[in-house]
Amino acid sequence: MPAIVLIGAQWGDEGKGKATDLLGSRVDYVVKFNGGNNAGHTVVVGTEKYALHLLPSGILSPGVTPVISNGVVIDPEVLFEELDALSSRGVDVSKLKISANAHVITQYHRTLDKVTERFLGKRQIGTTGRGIGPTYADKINRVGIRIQDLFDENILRQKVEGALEQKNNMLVKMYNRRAITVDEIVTDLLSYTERLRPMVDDTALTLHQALNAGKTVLFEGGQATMLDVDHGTYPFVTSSNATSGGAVTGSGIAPNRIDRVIAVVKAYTTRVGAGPFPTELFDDSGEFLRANGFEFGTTTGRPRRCGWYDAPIARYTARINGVTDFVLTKLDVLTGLETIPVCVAYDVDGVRFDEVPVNQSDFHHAVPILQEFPGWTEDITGVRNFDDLPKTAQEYVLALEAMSGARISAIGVGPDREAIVVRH
Ligand code: 2SA
Ligand code: GDP
Ligand code: MG
Repeated sequence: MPAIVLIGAQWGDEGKGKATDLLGSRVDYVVKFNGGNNAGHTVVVGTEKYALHLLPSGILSPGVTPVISNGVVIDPEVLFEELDALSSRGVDVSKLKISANAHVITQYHRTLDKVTERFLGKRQIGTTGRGIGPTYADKINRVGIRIQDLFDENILRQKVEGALEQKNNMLVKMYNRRAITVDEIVTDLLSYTERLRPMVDDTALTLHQALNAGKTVLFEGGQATMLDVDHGTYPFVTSSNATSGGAVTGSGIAPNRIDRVIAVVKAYTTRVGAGPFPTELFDDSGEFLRANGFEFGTTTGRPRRCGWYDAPIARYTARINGVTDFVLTKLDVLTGLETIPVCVAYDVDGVRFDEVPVNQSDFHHAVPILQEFPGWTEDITGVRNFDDLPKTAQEYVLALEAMSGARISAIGVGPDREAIVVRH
């Protein structure tokens, strides 16, 4: 399969990093197409644990060419920190290619992200504070700085001047902050130019040529469907397209070249940050999932909100992304529960909704209609064949598959690279 898109089905942290790493040995290119260092992917290789933020998870697989394409926002300081950290652990990072059209996160974007959140008070989004939203806002507003601008000081200076005009007004008058000077930004950005030079590329052309040559390209989504700026729980979303369409606009590869869309879905649901979450648990069951699943942010360390599996969300994801396969992760975390509730539909002020309501207020009021499935007590982390799972675990997986609109092709049974059951 030459072009595969892999995305998150829920609100992120489904285990996309591990799924990408798993496919790593069979692909030639892994492309990060959206978001920036707000992402947090944990990959466990033997006794080594890697936390990746800006870099695609495929960077851990020898032989893979990692690509950061045009849809990504890049904080150069973070980029080099992450590259150096991986190099010092013996990972070959020399093949990384970065799009000349990717946008750059600067100090003023980080500052604005943090002060805006504080200013919002109760209406906070709960962003990661990495400057993601303000950088995408500048891109859409046509005052962004792109990687290619770092190679022409005159152009860079003009663009930074343009971008800072409105921002300094805001920083000083609204947020009582000091003005940021053009010089400090330009000096900082130019300090990365020489290190960036060998990595910068026309990645859309490189990927097009790779596909023509029969290479396999994996597009790795950051965040997830319900955090997509168009299809997620707006405004409680990230500022990019985390759905399969984002792989197209965010890389310059045409939609008819995509062969497979894999959605990674957790056997329950988590969310970090604010916003609606119908199956959220506030009792001991929520604590059970958080503790057993170690549900804390990879980037910020924030405790994740936890709840049961939500089948309407899985169906929505299948529809919006054109999912061909699901990878169901963290089934092992449910071990020990007597019964496992699953949300099959919602009750919104007395009306049954079988699908995710389009109206934001309805989704905020949605109360899950739950169906209970029997649990299991056996340790499943060593299981590698579907038939060796406890009968009730098999039934749980098959029930989710029937409700979710696409085949479950693989099942995660532990954090390790090998802890996976592939269904043939
Ligand atoms: P932002 O910073 O502008 O993208 O925040 C907007 C919303 O998007 C959510 N968001 C995430 N949700 C889950 N995981 C993410 N990555 C890290 C991880 C998060 C962490 O893998 O654990 O470490 O806290 C991620 N990135 C953004 C965010 O919570 C806001 O709701
Ligand atoms: P991502 O953002 O989608 O890449 O996910 P994260 O890495 O932020 O969070 C997923 C967490 O679950 C990581 O700590 C993984 O090591 C872990 N993980 C992935 N798959 C499994 C699984 O099947 N079982 C268990 N117990 N942990 C898993
Ligand atoms: Mg994550």
